[in-house]
Amino acid sequence: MTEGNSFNLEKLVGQFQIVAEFEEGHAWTKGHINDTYIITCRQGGTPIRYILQRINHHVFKYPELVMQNVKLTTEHLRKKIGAEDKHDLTRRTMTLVPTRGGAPYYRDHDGNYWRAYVFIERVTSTHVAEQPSQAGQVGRAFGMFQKRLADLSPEKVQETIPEFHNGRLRFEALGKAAAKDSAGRVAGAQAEIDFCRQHRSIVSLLHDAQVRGELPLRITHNDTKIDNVLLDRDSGEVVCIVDLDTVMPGLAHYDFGDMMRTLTSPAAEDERDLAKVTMRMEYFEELAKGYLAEAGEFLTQAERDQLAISGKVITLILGIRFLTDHLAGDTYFRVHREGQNLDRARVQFKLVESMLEQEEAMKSVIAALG
Ligand code: GN1
Ligand code: MG
Repeated sequence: MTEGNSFNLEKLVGQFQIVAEFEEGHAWTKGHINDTYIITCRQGGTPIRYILQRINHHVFKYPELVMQNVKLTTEHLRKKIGAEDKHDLTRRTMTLVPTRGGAPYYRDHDGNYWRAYVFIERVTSTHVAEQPSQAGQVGRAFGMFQKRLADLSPEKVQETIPEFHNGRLRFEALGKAAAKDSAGRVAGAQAEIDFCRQHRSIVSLLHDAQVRGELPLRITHNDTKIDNVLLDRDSGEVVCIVDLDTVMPGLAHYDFGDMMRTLTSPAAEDERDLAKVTMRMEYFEELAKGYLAEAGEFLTQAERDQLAISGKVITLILGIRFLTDHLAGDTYFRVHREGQNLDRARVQFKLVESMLEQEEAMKSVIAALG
């Protein structure tokens, strides 16, 4: 998906329960799927900011269900986090701003779905961990996130993108895109397609274990890349976990695996110098330690036993998704330059190789943690 829409942000902001005067709004372009705007208003003479987002309804085919999940999850987390410490609650949790009619989203005349959040101030985010302790902190934060949602009954949470992490279906979609070759890009991506074929058995390891009844469904975040964690600008501490669009029933491993993908490698998701892409063991150790410090309370032994392999599964599945989108002409993930989805896919495959090389050592790390 490429950028290029322009909307009347002032009018849209007017749909929400915001009493402040609209001042300015601009696009924030880092997400791959939704359109995000940072809005500044003035309230009583003081600037106050909001996030306004248009939900991509081609990706999220049931935006009402996404918003039902988001509302449920944000309210649940607010209760849990507030019971521990009320201070700065709208900074440590995401806060939805309802529409004037009290709904969690606004649907415009063209069928677009919009939502507003309180903007969280004095934070930064990053796409790579700069030190092992950061991997530990983020691991702990997502472990806590899963723990806090553990008492939310799974039937209340909708599966907003069915089969999201079903590797077999993702692999089949790649095969179809390659056969169709609609963008004429197959010839330039043969090595990558071959890589996926060679490693195809990896993609279904977790899903199959779940179907066999070895791994329980939990409520998971499903998009635990480091970018989705806001860090305090001054202390660097984790402040808030964002992007709750894909919160749905899933395996704990989907979250742990995506953390392995984004917290252990020093390279950006679309890095062109593949020599930089590697799984750093000291980051993995801290990540595992941090995550298990919280999630260790509820994980079964079978779940623990599969943690070390989750990174290669999730990373390969995402690589397949990037490659499929590249072959289909970039219709799903937003690109900022030609070939970006292919670059993204290559990075994932390089990382899978690095994880495979270090798999035994990673298993030992997990085993040693209990
Ligand atoms: C997408 O939009 P964003 O950046 O939050 C994608 C995730 C991928 C991620 C890779 C709904 O998330 O699955 O892991 O890109 N989200 C969806 O950066 O497909
Ligand atoms: Mg997301």
